[in-house]
Amino acid sequence: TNPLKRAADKVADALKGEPAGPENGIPGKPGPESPPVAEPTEPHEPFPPKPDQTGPDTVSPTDQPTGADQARMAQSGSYLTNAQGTRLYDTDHSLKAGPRGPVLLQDHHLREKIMHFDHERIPERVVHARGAGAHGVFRSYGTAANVTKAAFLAEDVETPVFVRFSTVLGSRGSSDTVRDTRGFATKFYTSEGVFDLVGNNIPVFFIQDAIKFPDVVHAAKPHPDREIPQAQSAHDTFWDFVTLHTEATHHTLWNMSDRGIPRSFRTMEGFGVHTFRLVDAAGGTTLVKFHWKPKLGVHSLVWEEAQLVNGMDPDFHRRDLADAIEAGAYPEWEFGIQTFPDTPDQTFEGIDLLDPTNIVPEELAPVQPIGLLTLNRNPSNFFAETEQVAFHPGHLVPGIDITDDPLLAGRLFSYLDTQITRLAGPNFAQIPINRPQAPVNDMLRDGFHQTAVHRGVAPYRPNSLDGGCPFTAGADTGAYIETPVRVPEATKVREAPASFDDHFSQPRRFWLSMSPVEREHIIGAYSFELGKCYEPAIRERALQVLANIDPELCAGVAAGLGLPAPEPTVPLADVEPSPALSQVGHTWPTDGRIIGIVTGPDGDLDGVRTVRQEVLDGGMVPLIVAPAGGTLGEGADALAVQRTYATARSVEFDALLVAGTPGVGTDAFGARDAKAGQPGHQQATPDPRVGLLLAEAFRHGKAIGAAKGGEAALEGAGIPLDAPGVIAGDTATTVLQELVQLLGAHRVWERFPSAA
Ligand code: HDD
Repeated sequence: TNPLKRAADKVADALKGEPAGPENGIPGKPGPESPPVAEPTEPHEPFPPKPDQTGPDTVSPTDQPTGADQARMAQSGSYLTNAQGTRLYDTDHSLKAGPRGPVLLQDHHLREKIMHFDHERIPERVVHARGAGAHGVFRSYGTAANVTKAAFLAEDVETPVFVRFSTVLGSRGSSDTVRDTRGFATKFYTSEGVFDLVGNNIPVFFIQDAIKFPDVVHAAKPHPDREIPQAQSAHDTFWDFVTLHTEATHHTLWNMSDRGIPRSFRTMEGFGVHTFRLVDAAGGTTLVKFHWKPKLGVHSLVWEEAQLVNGMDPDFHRRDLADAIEAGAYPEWEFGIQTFPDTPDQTFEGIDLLDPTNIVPEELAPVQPIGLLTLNRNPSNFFAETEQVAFHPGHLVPGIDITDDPLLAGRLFSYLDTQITRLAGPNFAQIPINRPQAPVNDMLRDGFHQTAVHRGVAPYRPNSLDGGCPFTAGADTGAYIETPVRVPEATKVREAPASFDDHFSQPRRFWLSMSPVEREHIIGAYSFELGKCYEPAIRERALQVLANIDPELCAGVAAGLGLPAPEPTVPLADVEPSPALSQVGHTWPTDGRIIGIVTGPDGDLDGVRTVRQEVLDGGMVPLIVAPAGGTLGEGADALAVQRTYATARSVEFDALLVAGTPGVGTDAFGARDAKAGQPGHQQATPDPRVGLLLAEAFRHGKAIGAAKGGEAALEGAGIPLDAPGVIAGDTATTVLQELVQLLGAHRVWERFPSAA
């Protein structure tokens, strides 16, 4: 009857029933029929190929292992044991010479337990240390099959994936909603080996050559003396670097825009950044840029929300991702490509495709959808999966190749190298989350953390002792063959091409593509960050950079800093805006959006009951906010309260609906009212926390509705009932319908001052 014992018996049964052997899906173990592997002493002909040559097991957690695999990969048995499997009777007391006597050195359990604990931490990633991951599936539409022979991009192929989202600058324990770039790294476990797309939510990068990566990261990380600030770019060394290296201007402008503070990982775009080269079955090549388009649309926080969330819930993005998946609201992105002819100069419409500080506007090269990514399973162990996953832009499959982007070249070295320190040795591809789901026979042997029991005697080629195995493949048997592109005849130099010198026309296009409210946010962000810089020279240099993008931007930030706005030192670029870059003016599905229903014991409980169900039916999440926890109403119809006035904060909600008179919980001075929450109890002064909730939501451009007397609470919070995005109605149901319309635009943009 003991559930642990039952689980243990189940595993034992599975183990018993499962004859080992590759033919039974347990690769790497000799089956009962396999011939014994003899050490060859004398050469003899012919050498039969050996069936057990496969290297590390091809099992990663995305396989949903069962039976023997499950037992091997995790803990088994219901008794506590030491690491050697010996059962223990006590793990709370050290072995002592009497209860009050000294602890004995002979206590192996004590030493083993403490030894292991002492080494539980591994170095965090040198960048992108904080992240959250999820498993999923990628289904290809087949629309890229004319430009690439990659098997996973053929029609209707399903490929397991693992995605890790991250911030760049902060430590593992920092906050989610800081202003920063977000990583968007995807591991495709394809039938032809692993393909990693290690991208960001911003389509351009700070630098054009990887040799500057240590410099930009040193500048952006906390100051070396006091190690502050954490997870921020709002400090002198960052702005010193990005104003001296003006190639960083475009990426920095994206960071200062709303893209730097996403609402959720689920509402971020993703970009491969570099130009890649696709290869079709006939050897034809096409240059491409990769895009991820979120089904829920691109949506960001406003800066005050981001700051509040850092205190309220530092795990905001991580929680949102895990909750959505657990609730079955699987996040989805469409995978897309922009394609460009593979011309010798590798430019498109005058844009250098090898310069990673450039985008190609979607209006010039539309993003063509080629597949759908669905994240549908949370990791079962953060360390094993999210922490130990190792991405690498050099993990490519046939049909996808690199270009000569000098930033990409350095990455091809860095990601392999960094794992040696982070995952402590060269065998990280054997860690379950990193294992390919294609057969591996790599001749790589030994080293720290070797877990494969390789067989055969000849891990070299050619050999005669292992029957010549492993064999090399050819183009017709799926070999990865580097595209034979011509390299220009040249002289060795440490130089960038002249086309890399234009640092302002692309940022100017971004600025001109923004709506007034997005521009207002950008000016606010620069004013905040530069306002945190102590060195006057850095602030002045930053204004000069902004002047070279646009005078309005420069003047706005200069006013915020109390400095004169300089004149541009370069002619302002004559560029067309790209409307696709703006987040304003589109409408999106409202799935998974959170509606706070503010009420109290004397509120409109019938209305709340109905509207709650309507929110659920619409695929959104209703959270009832009341003065105290527990339930509202009586009997079977009682409504559970999800948030109290003490635990609710505006940042959590996408819209608020006040249904009836909200209850009161404190007196005018914020002291608790002893009778608060009791039916029939009225207090003249509205609860200040409801006022704060409504006022913040109003300030952050959220849709707000009131029905059946809820209007008084809005007025109490100073919210005019005729303001944009404020809905007053007779019933909660009619108000909800209008709120949902507003939610499709993400925010009530008219409420921001720039719209006035
Ligand atoms: Fe990088 C991690 C994205 C340039 C060196 N990078 C890392 C991650 C992402 C990116 C998403 C986190 C992967 C994960 O979740 O484990 N990095 C980018 C993008 C870049 C870029 C989109 C430019 C287009 N990176 C870049 C350069 C270098 C690195 C130029 C070094 C020369 N990046 C690393 C690294 C990391 C890393 C040090 C840290 C941990 C890791 O690789 O596995 O090697």
